[in-house]
Amino acid sequence: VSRRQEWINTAVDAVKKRTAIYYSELLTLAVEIGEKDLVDTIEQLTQRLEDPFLFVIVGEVKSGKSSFINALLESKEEICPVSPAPMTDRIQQIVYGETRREEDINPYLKRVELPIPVLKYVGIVDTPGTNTIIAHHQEITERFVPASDLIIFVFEAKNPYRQSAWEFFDYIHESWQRKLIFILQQKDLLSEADLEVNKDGLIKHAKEKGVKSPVVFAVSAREEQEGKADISGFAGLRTYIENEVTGKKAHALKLSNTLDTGIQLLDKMDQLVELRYKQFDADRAFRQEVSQSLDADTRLLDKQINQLIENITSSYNDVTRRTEEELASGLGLLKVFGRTFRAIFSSEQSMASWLEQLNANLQDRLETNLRERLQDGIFDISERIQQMSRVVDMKIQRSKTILDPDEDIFQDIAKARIDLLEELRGTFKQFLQRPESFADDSIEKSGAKLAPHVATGTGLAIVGAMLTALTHGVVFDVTGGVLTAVGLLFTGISVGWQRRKIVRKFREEIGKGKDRLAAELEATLTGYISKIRERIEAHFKDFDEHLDREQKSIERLRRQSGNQRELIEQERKELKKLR
Ligand SMILES: Nc1nc2c(ncn2[C@@H]2O[C@H](COP(=O)(O)OP(=O)(O)O)[C@@H](O)[C@H]2O)c(=O)[nH]1
Ligand SMILES: [Mg+2]
Repeated sequence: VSRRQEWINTAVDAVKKRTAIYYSELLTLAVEIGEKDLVDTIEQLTQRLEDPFLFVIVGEVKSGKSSFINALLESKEEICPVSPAPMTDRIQQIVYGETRREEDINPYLKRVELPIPVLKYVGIVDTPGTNTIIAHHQEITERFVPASDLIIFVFEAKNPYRQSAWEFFDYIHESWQRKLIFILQQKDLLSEADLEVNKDGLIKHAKEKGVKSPVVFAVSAREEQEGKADISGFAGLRTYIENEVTGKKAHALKLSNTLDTGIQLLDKMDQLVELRYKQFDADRAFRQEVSQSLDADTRLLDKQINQLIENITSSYNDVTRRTEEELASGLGLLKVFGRTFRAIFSSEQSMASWLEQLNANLQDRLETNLRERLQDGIFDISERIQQMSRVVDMKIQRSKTILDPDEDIFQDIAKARIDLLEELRGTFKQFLQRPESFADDSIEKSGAKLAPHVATGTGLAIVGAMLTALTHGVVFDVTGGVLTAVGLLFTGISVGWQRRKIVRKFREEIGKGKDRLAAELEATLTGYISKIRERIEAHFKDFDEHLDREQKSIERLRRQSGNQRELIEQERKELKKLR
């Protein structure tokens, strides 16, 4: 691993820098989504992006691991202490540092920082020996093996069958499929022939253990450090490492993996955003259902109002036609019998009282007939309004929760949503119970007295009484006006009046009254209903705002994720060109 080697190709390095930026964007997304595992994974991967390569060296005590490291890194200084007696009694993590510094991480692990440039690119984990650290396998495995770029098994060239080394091999090979090589160290102590035999033996053994094509290098740290580079065996090893592990190609491969992982992370995050969308979609559907159900009820109510008006006006017609007939026939008699009529009534005073009686009868009939008719129609309308309110209540109570507020994912949103719904449920229940929710201000303002049960009734129960008060108000207002006008007409009649003219005037007043009756009933009833509907809809103000915000947030999240995906895909293509 030459220091002169261009470790990181500038182009690849640029990709790496950009990849770091993509990952910081992924992290922002993951933090917003709130899934902890995802955040951790992205943080670790970002870290790894900046980390140097990591080699983990394992093998028995005195197999020559420390000497191997010193030779491999071409350091003039001794990076790892070498001794005939086992020197390394604990795991050493050797990393780059501005000055030499040692730190005990725990009883089994020491961190050594050395100002040796090559360590900027390769971090080394030197282990004491598989025969002494069995108890601490876990430390090495969990801390370093998953993050390692290369695991180097060092054997004494004389004996590559040491049991503890192979036990450790078994231990890590099963669960962590890392790149690994085998080193036969101290080859200077063996003849070429013996070395070949042991090399073949090692390859065979490794294959039996499930390594498809074992990579074995025979080296001598001693020869390398004595300057015998041509025979030390390190040249071939370095070439291999450069090509397969640390070189431009390997570096690009590693980055490409990181980018692939980025896409997978985006897939995962998109799924979570989709979950939030599903919740939004369900909420929006629920909200639309409420509106649609209100619309449907409003249409039905319109029909019912029309029906009521039709009934009332036809009843009004019947009653007034009868009076008109009486008026016409009474006046007819007057015409036919002339004086006789006058004799019948004996004076104009008597005619006036006859007309007065006629008007009084009209009033009686209108009151009884219209009241009856009103009562039927109001009953239906009142039922429908109550039904309309209850359906909304039912829909609110039944709205579906997809984003679980007890889970990490979008927890703030899920909680805010639940709070909003609870609030809506609570206030709507109260709304249904409060009489003022269904009261009409105009009734109080006009000072008209409500029937006694209205004052004590609660919520929905007062709808019927409200409608009664409102419609009766209209009917008596209008009929009162008609009766006054007819009364005035009657008082103005003198004996000389034409019968036809009187009946026409009467009919005119009656017609005006009928139009007013229809118009005012309609205005009053639709006015009341739209007021109730507005009050119902007003409860959804916060929820509607929430839906608006959700739509915007989800669109933004999708856009951000889509942008990142596009950038990463593009980078993958760039990287393919470099490889
Ligand atoms: N002949 C020979 N001896 C070596 C070589 N490498 C290491 N040794 C010796 O083997 C012993 C153990 O070496 P060391 O690197 O400390 O082994 P470790 O315990 O595996 O780290 C020391 O006495 C070294 O001098 C080598 O290539 N040739
Ligand atoms: Mg050692």
